Formats: sequence, C-alpha cells, structure tokens
Amino acid sequence: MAFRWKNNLTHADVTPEPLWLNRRQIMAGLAGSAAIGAIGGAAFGQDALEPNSYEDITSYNNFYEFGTGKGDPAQNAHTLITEGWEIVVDGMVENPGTYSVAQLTDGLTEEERIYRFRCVEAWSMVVPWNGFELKDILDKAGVQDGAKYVAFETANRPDQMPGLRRPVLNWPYREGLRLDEAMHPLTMMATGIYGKPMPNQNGAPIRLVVPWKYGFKSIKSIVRITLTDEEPFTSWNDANAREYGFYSNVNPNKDHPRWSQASERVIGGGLFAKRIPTLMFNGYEDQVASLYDGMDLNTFF
Ligand SMILES: Nc1nc2c(c(=O)[nH]1)N[C@H]1C(S)=C(S)[C@@H](COP(=O)(O)O)O[C@H]1N2
Ligand SMILES: [Mo]
Repeated sequence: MAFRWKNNLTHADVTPEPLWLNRRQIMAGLAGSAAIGAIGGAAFGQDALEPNSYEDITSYNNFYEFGTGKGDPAQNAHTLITEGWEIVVDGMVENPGTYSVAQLTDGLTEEERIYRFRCVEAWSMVVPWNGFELKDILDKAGVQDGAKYVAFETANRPDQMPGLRRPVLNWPYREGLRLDEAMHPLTMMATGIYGKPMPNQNGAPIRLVVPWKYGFKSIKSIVRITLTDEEPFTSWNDANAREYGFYSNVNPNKDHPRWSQASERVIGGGLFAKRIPTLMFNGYEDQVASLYDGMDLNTFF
C-alpha cells in the first residue's frame, strides 16, 4: 500500500526552535538573563520542541570509528576507554599543553542547551546537550594574534575502535572551524546529554557541537585542538571534496550532489516519520548569518 504524504505541519513545526535553553535559569525564574540575552533569545520558550528521548539520541548516529551503520556506535563504542582522557592544545596559543578534561574545563559553568541537531543524511533530533562554550576553553588557552582557524582531531586507537581497521576515511577523524565560528556562543564542547555523562557513542568524554552546521562537523572524542592560520584538513572534505566543503553550513538551497537537502526527517516520529522543511543555518540564521556576510554560500558550502 502506497503511503500518501499528508501536509499536516503546524506553525510550530516550521518555526525556529529556541536557541538554547538554560534550565537552571528558568527554574530560578531568571529567563532573559545575560546569558540568554547574549544571543537573542527571540524564539525562546514559545516554540520549544520536545527533546528526543535518551534512547533515540544514543541509539541512532554516526561514529565511523565504530562502524558505518547507524546502530554500530551504540553496539560497539563501549570498548573506548575514556578514563584518564587527555587533550593536547597546541599551535598558536599562549598556553600549549596536555590537559585532562577536568583541567581544561576547570572553573567553567556547565550549561544545559537544547539544539535541533541535524545531519547530512537529512535527519534531525532535538538534543539537550550539556557542556561549555568552546570560547571558554580557547580563552583559557590564550589564542595568539594571527590565529584564524581551529583544528580538531579524534582519538586514533585501533585496539579500542574497531572501525579504524577499514580505510573508510583517512584516520584520525579531523574537523575544523574558522576562529569566529569557534568563538560563537552557540558553538559548544559537550560533555553530556540530559545532564548525564556523554555516552561513548555520542563522543565521550568531550565532543564539539555546532548547531548550524551538518552533523559531521561535530567531531567526537576529541584529543587535540590546534590553533592555526591556515584552513585545516577536514575528513569529509578530504574524502569527497565535491560533496563536502569546509564550511558545511546547513543550507536547504544547496543540494548535496546525490540528494536534496530541502527537508529533513524527524527522528523518533515512527515508521512514517514526517519530514519538515529544513531551515537556513538550521534555524539559527539570526544568530550566525552575519559570520558569512559577503560570502557566496554556493561556492563556500
Ligand atoms: N570522530 C567522529 N566524529 C563524528 C563522526 C565520526 O564518524 N567520527 N560522525 C559525524 C556525523 S556524520 C554525525 S551525523 C554526528 C552524529 O553523532 P551524534 O548524533 O552523536 O551527534 O557525529 C559526527 N562526528
Ligand atoms: Mo552525519
């Protein structure tokens, strides 16, 4: 029996979601505080979407170091040892070194933020991440004048990451941001979801979240952060430059060569999960469009 698509979208379905939500502030009745005001808070509260379930968020994702199937990370990532995790911070910084997650995040206040996080495969989820602004960490490191980009690298541990045995990508997984993107208040280093420690399959113990870019930009299980003055190597651009650019901004008007990016499937919606129109910059246009003023987003995709 053919399934007929029915347009049953409501206004709330297509309106940008809240930018991010700080539950402690809401509970304290302090909505509209400096933190929320800092990035606008325009849609705050009124069109809040329900977060996906913990189960959805942790059972359907990509982490190729544990296999290329959507269920592989949940099945295989338990072998990653996250105790004693260290991150090298180097390149154009005042305080290069090797830091534990605790040292790197010492004194920072953990926020709870809800993002609609989406991926290049055209699916989306609403995820209550917790963690810190990447900016907080970069400020601690002391970014030198002249640095223009931030490069990130995932752990490369063949004994703990069975997917590394196959040359699907040029390992280790690497990603990068322009410095102004990295310093944006929406860009975070996440250490958990739903207030619990980050599950391995989601990038324990610490991963990037860039809510206006496709999912693959948000690199997991980071072991190195390097400040540089040159555009960094990024794994998906290296694997297929025609399909994946350095910027990877969510742009419904720019089709991926093999599929439309105009709509997305909402995970958790069941067998006939509805598709919703994809929004420019994933709905964060007001907050981030100015970063790309004067750039042709069809060329810099
Ligand atoms: N190290 C690493 N990070 C990665 C990936 C990966 O394969 N390896 N996959 C990316 C892709 S394609 C997506 S869609 C997201 C999915 O994970 P999440 O649902 O936990 O955000 O992780 C991104 N980060
Ligand atoms: Mo993805």
